[in-house]
Amino acid sequence: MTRNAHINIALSTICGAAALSGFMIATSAQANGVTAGTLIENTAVASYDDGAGPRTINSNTVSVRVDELLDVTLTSRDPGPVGTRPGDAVLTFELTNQGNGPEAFRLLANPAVAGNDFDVVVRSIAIDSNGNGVYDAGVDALLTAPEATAVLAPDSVLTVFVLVTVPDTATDTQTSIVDLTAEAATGTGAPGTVFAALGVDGGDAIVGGTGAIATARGQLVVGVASVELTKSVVLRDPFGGTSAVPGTIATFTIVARVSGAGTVNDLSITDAIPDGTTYAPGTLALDSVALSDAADGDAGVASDAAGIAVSLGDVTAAFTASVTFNVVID
Ligand SMILES: [Ca+2]
Ligand SMILES: [Ca+2]
Ligand SMILES: [Ca+2]
Repeated sequence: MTRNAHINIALSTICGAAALSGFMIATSAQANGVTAGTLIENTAVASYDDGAGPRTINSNTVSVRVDELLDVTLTSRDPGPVGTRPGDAVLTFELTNQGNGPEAFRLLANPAVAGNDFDVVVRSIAIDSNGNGVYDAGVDALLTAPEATAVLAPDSVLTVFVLVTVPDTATDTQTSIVDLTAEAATGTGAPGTVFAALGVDGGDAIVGGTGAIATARGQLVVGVASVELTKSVVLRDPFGGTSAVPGTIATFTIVARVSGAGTVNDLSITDAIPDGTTYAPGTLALDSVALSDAADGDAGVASDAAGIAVSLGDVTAAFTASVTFNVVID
């Protein structure tokens, strides 16, 4: 080689610099990283002039197959504690395959969390089959034990529902936490743990920075509304006094109070006309607003034979309503 020869060395790679750096950061979650099984190949080139003209030579090619990282994240999708009554409730979670290979994840729900006011019963774990983010009974698939997701592609996101039953003993304002854990089906462990030949294309599967396991908690808060009725009567006799004599007008007032938290459905107030009295037509009122006696568009209906009824519908605590009507003593 002559004294004036000059040498330039260039690197080329089929994967590019960004992909190569992604491959080298082996301990962080690999969302969007190089897909497991990818071959990263590298050949060096030397070009020079030996006095007889420019020449180029290549090195041998070094080939590296990217191993599979196992990583997962899990978060609660509920905006806050889920309000519920005793009975069925749903907690919503989001699972992401943060690894760089296809992987299934085992799911385990734990309702017995320290500090709970009560523990729920976990009925099922379900997958958001129609992808609308809401649990749809009969549409979204229920997993059978041992619960696990299907094999998820790298970076894919899955909505998971935990279906629970709140016990009848739960009372207003009590809370309960349910922990959901997702773990890679291939295995979990300290970051860097190797599962030889269990990755893509027979490569290794290596536990990533998440440990290939994630836990998220959902919370329930009980809202139990209770209804209280109070009835009172005011008498006005024909002589301007308050005696109960024939011809006395009795004005009944029924106050309904809904307290606690949550909603009561189809709240209805009924009262029979007492024996020895006659309903005074046109006197039924709700919160001092007259209601017609007929069964029509308003909330009330009244007759001497059937008594009075006022339908308040679904009512959310705290709520108060006052129903009044008159009867005349026979
Ligand atoms: Ca895998
Ligand atoms: Ca759904
Ligand atoms: Ca009416």
